[in-house]
Amino acid sequence: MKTVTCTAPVNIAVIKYWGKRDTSLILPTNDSLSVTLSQDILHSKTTISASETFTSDRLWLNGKEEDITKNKRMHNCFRETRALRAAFEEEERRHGREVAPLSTWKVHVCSENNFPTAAGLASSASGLAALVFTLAKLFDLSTNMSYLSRIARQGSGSACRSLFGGFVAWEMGSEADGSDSLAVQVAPESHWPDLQALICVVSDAKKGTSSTEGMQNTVKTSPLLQHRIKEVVPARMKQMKQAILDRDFETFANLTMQDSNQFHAVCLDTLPPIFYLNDTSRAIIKLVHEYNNASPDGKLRAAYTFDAGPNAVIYAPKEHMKEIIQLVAHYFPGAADGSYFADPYRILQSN
Ligand code: 2P0
Repeated sequence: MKTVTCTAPVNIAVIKYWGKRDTSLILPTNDSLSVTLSQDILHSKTTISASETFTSDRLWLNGKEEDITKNKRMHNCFRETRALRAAFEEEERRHGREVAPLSTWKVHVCSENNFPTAAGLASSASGLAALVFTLAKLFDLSTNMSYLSRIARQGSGSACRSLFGGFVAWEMGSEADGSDSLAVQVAPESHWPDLQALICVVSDAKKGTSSTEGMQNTVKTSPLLQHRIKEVVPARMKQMKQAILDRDFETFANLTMQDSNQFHAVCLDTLPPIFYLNDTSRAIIKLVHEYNNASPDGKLRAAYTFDAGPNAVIYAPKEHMKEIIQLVAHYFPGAADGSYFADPYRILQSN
């Protein structure tokens, strides 16, 4: 028996992924870019044991066993990492070295999030990244993150970005086999320590439309998505990378808010429309714009972004974060649905 434990962080996109050109290989319709959040407060922790006595692959999620017999995405990750392990074992034996036949053993996976599931934060990115990274460690595979990101991508698209800390691009690639659809680090977490993120939990209810299902309805029905893919995202990716390299909060903030808004516009352009924002989300958008308009030196002080749900993430330079937390707490004091506002998270490295 061999056991390994690893953690992987959550990432929040500032240029959003929404739409697949290949649903089984999980190949996106556009590039995306995200910021990895500190693992101190938000991470998935995964322990995997492999044993010749296990009779099937099994998964326990937050302490409860899940039926994974029909979970194609997990099996993709098992299949890909086992194939690499089998090649490694063959190579070792060819050199006359002894190696445990781990590629033929079944695994037991225990995964838990250290953030409350009630926070309503997407856990698939950190969860699937943790799964693939832990399998790689268990099987003594290379931990070249871009290489592993192609496997994590097949577990959940956004998971490929959680293999890196800092600022991470998922390049959509153009190959039909997905070999060039992978994550690359734009800048490490140490590059911009002044940037902080505040996660505002507006609702802990499970979202009505899953990302996987919602985005394919958008691909099928939204003319605005075609404009976004062809005209908007390629230019924004270039501008966003440069803004990060220059630590240019003004450009970073404008692009982040615009891209969040266009993502939600594309959801509204889907037939039937997908509504992820609620009244509280919209009030937070208004608050951030008012706060920026009131900036004494005219510079932006905060930027919001929303994923496939009503919860806000507010990025801001450290000097403004205290005031932002006070403002948010003043205007949205623990609503009846159990809202709360978390502390800012320093952006740290993965693994
Ligand atoms: C993102 N989201 O870039 C975007 C923004 C939600 C909104 O990636 O089907 O859970 O597993 O590839 O990765 C959510 O989609 O979807 C997502 P699958 P995933 O972060």
